[in-house]
Amino acid sequence: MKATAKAHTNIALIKYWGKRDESLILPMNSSLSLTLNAFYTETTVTFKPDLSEDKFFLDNELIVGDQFTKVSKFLDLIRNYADVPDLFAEVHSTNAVPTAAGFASSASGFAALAAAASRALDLKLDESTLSRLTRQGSGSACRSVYGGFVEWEKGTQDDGSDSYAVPVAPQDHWDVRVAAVVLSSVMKKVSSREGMKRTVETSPFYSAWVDNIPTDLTQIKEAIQDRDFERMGEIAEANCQKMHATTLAANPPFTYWHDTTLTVMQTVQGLREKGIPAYFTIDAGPNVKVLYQPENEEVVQQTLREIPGVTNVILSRSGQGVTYK
Ligand code: 2P0
Repeated sequence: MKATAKAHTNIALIKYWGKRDESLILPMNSSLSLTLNAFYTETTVTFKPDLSEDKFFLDNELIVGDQFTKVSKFLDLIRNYADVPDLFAEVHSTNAVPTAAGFASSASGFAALAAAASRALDLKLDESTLSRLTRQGSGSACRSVYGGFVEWEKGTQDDGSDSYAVPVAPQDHWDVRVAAVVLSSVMKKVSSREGMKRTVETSPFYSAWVDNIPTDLTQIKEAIQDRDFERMGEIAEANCQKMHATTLAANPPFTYWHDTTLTVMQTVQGLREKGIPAYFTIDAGPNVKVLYQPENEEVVQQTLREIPGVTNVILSRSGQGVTYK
């Protein structure tokens, strides 16, 4: 009735942007990510027959409100799957995802929760089923079940039965590095849930975004198999710009970029002009993640740290999938 699992967060190189079903969390497009070793969540779930409701502790603090409700609703899915609707749990999570790093801790959080809860109930899920359940906590989390490069296949079924992640290349396939560039700027946040919804409903660029995905995916998977860093970086950077272009055309329009975000983007392009291959990608926030190769770690790190408005640069490597203690 008790299990502990650890899951790492991931960075999308081909972005998930837009849902076709909001309650089942079914995406409009397939996406592809790299799991990162520097950022993870470790979660212990203990089901206790004497509990009358779930309890959720994050970094030793009892959580109530929306964050608790999301966790408890997700546990309902696991309970239903296991056919134990009245069995509640105590959940203890610790997050090694620096809060200001701009990584959604929901990806590692829901992957660790799904893994620990299903193991605690001795469900013996295969990884596809675990990914499919994890998806219903947070979309991007379904990719964190696996290490290395991972694709989330959008699926076509209305019930979501074919929408889950599959491994593309394992953690040790290729030593690609990612620098998370943290900015000092604080800006009004459009959550990714709200941002993607508004974009799907109002952006005239949205259909072009969806149309472009199959080509981006085919090409980036070839680049990953061939370990062609420049090709992979070009595709990832362009895909990021296409996603962010859809938000500029939404109604009302919005952007996640800050002035320092643009400075970092230009700096990365400047590194390339000096012959150092580095490429950026940006999620639903102002921080930038920079892809680079191990031999350029010092110059990339130094260059990024010198940009005014950058408060921290956190280096990461390819990470592993869900593990159990
Ligand atoms: C991604 N993002 O592929 C994309 C790129 C943000 C930009 O997945 O509503 O927290 O829980 O499914 O997964 C962020 O959205 O959203 C995200 P929900 P999620 O990583």
